[in-house]
Amino acid sequence: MIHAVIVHIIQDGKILLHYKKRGHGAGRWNGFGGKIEEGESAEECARREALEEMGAGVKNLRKIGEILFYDVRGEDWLVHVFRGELDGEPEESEESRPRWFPLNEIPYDEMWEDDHYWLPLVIEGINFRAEFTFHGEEMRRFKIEAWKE
Ligand code: S76
Repeated sequence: MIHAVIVHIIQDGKILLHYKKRGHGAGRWNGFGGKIEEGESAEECARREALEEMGAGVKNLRKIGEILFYDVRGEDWLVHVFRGELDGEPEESEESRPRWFPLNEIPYDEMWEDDHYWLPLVIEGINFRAEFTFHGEEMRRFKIEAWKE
């Protein structure tokens, strides 16, 4: 099982996504994030990945969900999902191109298919736990539990 985080930056009616130029999720708009390193907490990982991927910090981080992904290209992932706000200015890097989208213009067609099911919960501030079963890069089935705190 790979342990990872996704952090979504949401503020002022907009979400900051980035277009991954290479690596995991290349060619899609995505939240920030990546694999948790040895000795690192999920929240520390969220801060580090945001900084590495867009050169800015995050504030008001809140854990909002947990997702199990099965068999994404043969790998199983446990992903801690955070939402937060930007602390600094995002910058383009070799790996990633950040861009703000209005919350009613999220490019779901150019994102992982599962985002369509859980990102609205993150935006609404609804806690959730989800499981998505893939085969290769294709989503086969899912289940989601959600609750308001
Ligand atoms: O939002 C997502 N980000 C990823 O890196 C992978 N979904 C996803 N699904 C496999």
